Amino acid sequence: MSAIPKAVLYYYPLSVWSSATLLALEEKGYGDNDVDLKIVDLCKSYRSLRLNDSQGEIAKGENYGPPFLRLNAKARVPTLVVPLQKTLGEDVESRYKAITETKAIIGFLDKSRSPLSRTNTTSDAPAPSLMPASIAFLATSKTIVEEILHSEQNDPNNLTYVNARDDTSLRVLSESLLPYFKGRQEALAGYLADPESRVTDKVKNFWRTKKEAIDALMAVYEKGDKSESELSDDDKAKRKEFFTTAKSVWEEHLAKVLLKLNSEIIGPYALGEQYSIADPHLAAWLTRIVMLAGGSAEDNGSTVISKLESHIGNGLAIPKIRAVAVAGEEAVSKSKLAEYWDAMKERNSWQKVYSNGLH
Ligand SMILES: N[C@@H](CCC(=O)N[C@@H](CS)C(=O)NCC(=O)O)C(=O)O
Repeated sequence: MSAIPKAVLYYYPLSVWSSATLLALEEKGYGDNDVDLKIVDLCKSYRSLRLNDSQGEIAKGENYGPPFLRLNAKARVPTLVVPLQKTLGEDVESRYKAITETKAIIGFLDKSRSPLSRTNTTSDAPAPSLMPASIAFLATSKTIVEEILHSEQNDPNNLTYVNARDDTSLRVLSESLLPYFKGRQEALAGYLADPESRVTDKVKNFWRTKKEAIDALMAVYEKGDKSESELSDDDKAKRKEFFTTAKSVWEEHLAKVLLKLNSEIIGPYALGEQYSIADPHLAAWLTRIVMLAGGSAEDNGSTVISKLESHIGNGLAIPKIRAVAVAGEEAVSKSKLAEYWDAMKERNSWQKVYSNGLH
């Protein structure tokens, strides 16, 4: 009998939205052999800084290469490729579909493993439903996941790229991101210059647009080790514009977003006592933001929230509303976000996905 084709998750271990998907796989109790995990090398030189090569199979084509673009025209991870069920019989050529948005992937993973479904699973772990338990909860989940976490303005990668508001932090940021951006820039330049490449104009334009965005950031990072007085007028203007954007993103926009999240979530999880589809999104997003604010995996909720408040500055104070009595100690009041962090940290899924530190 021919083997039943498996779903393949294309991911990158340091990517926020890949991590959300990995959290969901764990929470749903999928076994190690249920889904094939393949790393898409967003950037080789960046990966070699932080990861060792033994983690899974590495797809050398990178996310901008034509083979991956055929799966996901936006060149992003995570991407889940699933066999279509009607073709699962013997001697039938398998057909696949690619699911290219984190929200859809997590929804799919939630539906595809239930206490009743016994197909293609190697795990005995429980299969809890992550669907919100009421229409009201579903609405809150949508607000958190779609309106807040996945809105373009709150893109955790963009927040990463502009996480510097003075010369000292720009120097640190540039040093850490330059290898990553250089690798991506070189990959795109290579694809664009390849005389053998038989891609459409649409793909070429996509590569060009991506490269222009990277070039603009690189122009700032490449001068990141210079003091203001060493810069040309043109470079001074670019740095100034970068700081203006960074200030508006971090101090005005993100401050409001955190206050909104803190009021939307119910606690201890996003939708109350039950872990739901909103949680892998929120846990992965918040973990990245906490990392950007200098938090670490050892910090408790109150510590990471105060680190976030001081990193953002501008008088941000996230309201504390709960007095929680810890065994033998006085009740401490925490914000809902702090309580959320503590609840996430307790979970096996979070401990597994962030076992090498926050990212
Ligand atoms: N809307 C997408 C966003 C995915 C996304 O931003 N992925 C990032 C990594 S976290 C990526 O693949 N970046 C590579 C690129 O855009 O070049 C989703 O929800 O899945």
